[in-house]
Amino acid sequence: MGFKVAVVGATGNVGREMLDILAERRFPVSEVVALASSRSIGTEVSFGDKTLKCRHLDTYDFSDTDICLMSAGGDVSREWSPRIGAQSCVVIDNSSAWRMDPDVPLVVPEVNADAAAGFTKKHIIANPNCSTAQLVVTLKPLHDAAKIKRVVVSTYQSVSGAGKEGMDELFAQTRSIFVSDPLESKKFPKRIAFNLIPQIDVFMEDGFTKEEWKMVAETKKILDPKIKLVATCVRVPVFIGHSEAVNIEFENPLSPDEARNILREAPGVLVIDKHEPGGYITPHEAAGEDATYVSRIRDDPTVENGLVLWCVSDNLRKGAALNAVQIAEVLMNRKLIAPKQKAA
Ligand code: 11C
Repeated sequence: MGFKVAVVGATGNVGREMLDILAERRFPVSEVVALASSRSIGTEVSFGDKTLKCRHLDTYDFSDTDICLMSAGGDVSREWSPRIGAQSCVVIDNSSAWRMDPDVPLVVPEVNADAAAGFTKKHIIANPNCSTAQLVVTLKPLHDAAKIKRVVVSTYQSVSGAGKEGMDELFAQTRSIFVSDPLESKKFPKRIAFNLIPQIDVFMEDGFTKEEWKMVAETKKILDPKIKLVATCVRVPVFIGHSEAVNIEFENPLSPDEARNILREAPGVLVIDKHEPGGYITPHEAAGEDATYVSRIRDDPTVENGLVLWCVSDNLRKGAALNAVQIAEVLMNRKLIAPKQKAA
């Protein structure tokens, strides 16, 4: 049995990771098709030990395709996901276009895999923002144990969250500083090399940025609408891996040791928490890995029933491509979809 899978945006950072992760996890495929916009037609991308040539999204017929992993931005998704879904191909979309649609499940399999069954209305499932995915994977087991009331999170987000152009800008600015060339900032609103920027995405009327709003709205939709959350999202000069400092206030007491033990058993989480220099995980170590790493778990002495922790994850993997492939695995393992083309 194999599924026909299309990857839209196959030449981007996340599209390439989607292809790698499908191959790494041996997702059962009958065929994988790489799709892209006109400027990437013919570009070659790797799928395991094969090379795929990108085909044009505009002329591709989805009627015999089972799953479309889409990472081509909100505008492409708004136009194409309903058309693809109408051909009974399930779209797992990495953009923010559909996340808040009540007829579209927003899924992180370790947290709310059951919600995936709700894909049937539009044949679209949304992948969360990368900074939300690692946060809810960490919060879910703690919420089950002691009921979370309030979360204060500060993020340290890598430039790959802004795509290949973000990575290129950090590289080019770093080089320019070393060779005394003038600096150019196109992708980010201020210099990112040897600096950090307390703005990700656009400003909203209330003074928060859209990235901060997404963390609040998506956590409520995925985990629990009663959780109060406030975020400050910061871009840092790191290529891959988002980090978060998280203060959590619970309804019931939970000691750091209890939290550590709960998180050690939690799906998708690895606890590295030694109270010694280097006894924690940094984004450099999380890059290329699947886990959400949790470190620095300690009491928050400023509130009753409070904990503080540090979590780090590869934003291109758990924050995007891995989560999308895990959703496809949920659809398959729960028999929510079956291949359209039966094996001969
Ligand atoms: C960033 N989190 O780091 C963003 C990228 O809504 O999927 C992903 C934006 C999104 O810039």
